Parts: sequence; structure tokens; C-alpha cells
Amino acid sequence: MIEDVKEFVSLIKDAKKIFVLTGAGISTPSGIPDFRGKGGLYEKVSPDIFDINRFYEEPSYFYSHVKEMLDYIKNAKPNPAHYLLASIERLYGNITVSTQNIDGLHQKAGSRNVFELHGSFEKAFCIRCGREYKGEEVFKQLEEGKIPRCKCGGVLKPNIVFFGEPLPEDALYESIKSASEADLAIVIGSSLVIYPAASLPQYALNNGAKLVILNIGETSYDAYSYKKYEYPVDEFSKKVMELLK
Ligand code: CNA
Repeated sequence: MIEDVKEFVSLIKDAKKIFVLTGAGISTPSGIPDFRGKGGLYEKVSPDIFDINRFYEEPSYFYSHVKEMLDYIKNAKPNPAHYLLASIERLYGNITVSTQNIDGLHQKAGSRNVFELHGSFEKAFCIRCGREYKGEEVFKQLEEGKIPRCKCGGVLKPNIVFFGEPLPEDALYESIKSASEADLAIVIGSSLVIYPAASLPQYALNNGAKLVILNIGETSYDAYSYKKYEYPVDEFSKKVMELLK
């Protein structure tokens, strides 16, 4: 691993602009299961829990299956991979992180240039009257065994992007811009199968950037990568951090 760590460190030091795309695999060492990896959520439930039409028809289906994942998210702490990205931002300032994750762990680790492509549980909205709530309200009502509801009686929808919904325009625009300007693109912990997020590395490749992938398991960009590192994200990041200091 050490030769790969050294190579990764020099890629970071040589880069002028770094675009990072993260997925669920960066947060598995923080105790949040991914979707498609070993032991992932899809081994237990069908992907249609995140289908927007299904949510409107039967919100209890989503809430009963997602409760376990919410418990993980609520208690999760950043791991060395999140801290590495925050350290690079602090040391060099030339990095943006676009994340498919909805767990808020990049911000908890100290990253500031973060674009949440799939939203987060920080906020929720009433699907009837549009009133905004803090994410904690969803957690609280779920713990009381209820389907989270607004004062008006409408169901609350967490501010996450379901299948069938558009991505937040700002996050997508800023991500495309950052990827298009980068000379180094790093993908961490994503199988790169969910679009449009998975199209972002292509913008970096179009700009002539080197694409490096830190992921255990296949991704749809393996063939286009300058280098693929198949190591646990936390162990690898810890070693990178030691050399960066
Ligand atoms: P995914 O398709 O589940 O892929 C994750 C990838 O990471 C897989 O290839 C795994 O093998 C790999 N992996 C898992 N753990 C590690 C590890 N410790 N070291 C190295 N590699 C690892 O997830 P994607 O992010 O690509 O899919 C996008 C979905 C997942 C987005 O819509 C997310 O919102 C959604 N998601 C987010 C979270 C979260 O916020 N933490 C959790 C689960 C799912």
C-alpha cells in the first residue's frame, strides 16, 4: 500500500485544482451501510424505498425501512477519509467535494467547499403546505413511533433527493463547474452508477484531468482512470494524512 500512498500524495501536491466526488463507501467506516457494497442496504430492502412516487403513495413504507439508516446517520462521526479531505482544504484550499451522501459527515469533519448532490437530513418539508422543519423533527417523531407530520397534518419529507426527483440545481451546477476546471479528479467510495452524479468525472476527463478512484469493488469509470486504488478508504486516508503533514 505504501507506494500507492506516496503516489496519491504526490498527485495531490502537484494538482492545481482538485475535484472530489464521494459516495456511500466513504462513510461505511463511520458505521453507515452503503447501498451496493457487501452488507449494503440493498441486501435487505428494495431500491424502491427511495422512489418518489412510492413515497407520495405510501410514506410509511419509506419511514419503516429507513429508520435503521437514520439511526446510523444520527450517531455517525467522520472517519480519516472525511478528515483527509478537510485537511487538504485547510492546507491547500484548492479542493471541492461533491457528495452523493446525505449524512453531513464532510461538514462535521471541517470541509467547507461541499456540494450535496442528493440533499441531506438537515431539513424537512411538509408535502402539503411546504412548511420547513429541522431534520431533528423527523428523528423525534420517528422515535415516538409516528410517521413524521407537519402541524397541518401533511407528511414531512426529508430534504433528500429520491429516485425520480431532480438534483438541487446549485449543487449540480457548482459540481459541473468544479469538475470541468479540475486537473485532478478523485472518486472515493462510489460505484458510480447513479446519474447524473456519475457523469461528473467525465467533465474532469474532458478537461484533461487525471482521474483516480479509491474504491473497493468495480466502478463504471475503472477503464478511464489514471489509477484505481482498492483499499479501505479509512486506512488509506490515514496513511496519506501522515505523509501530507
Ligand atoms: P454504492 O453504490 O453503495 O457504492 C459504494 C461503493 O463503495 C461500493 O463499490 C463499495 O464496495 C465501496 N466501499 C464501501 N465501503 C468501502 C470502504 N470502506 N473502502 C473502500 N470502498 C468501499 O454507493 P454510491 O454512493 O455510489 O451510490 C449513490 C447513492 C448511495 C446515493 O444516492 C447516496 O445518497 C446513497 N447512500 C448514501 C449514504 C450516506 O449518506 N452515507 C449511505 C447509503 C447510501
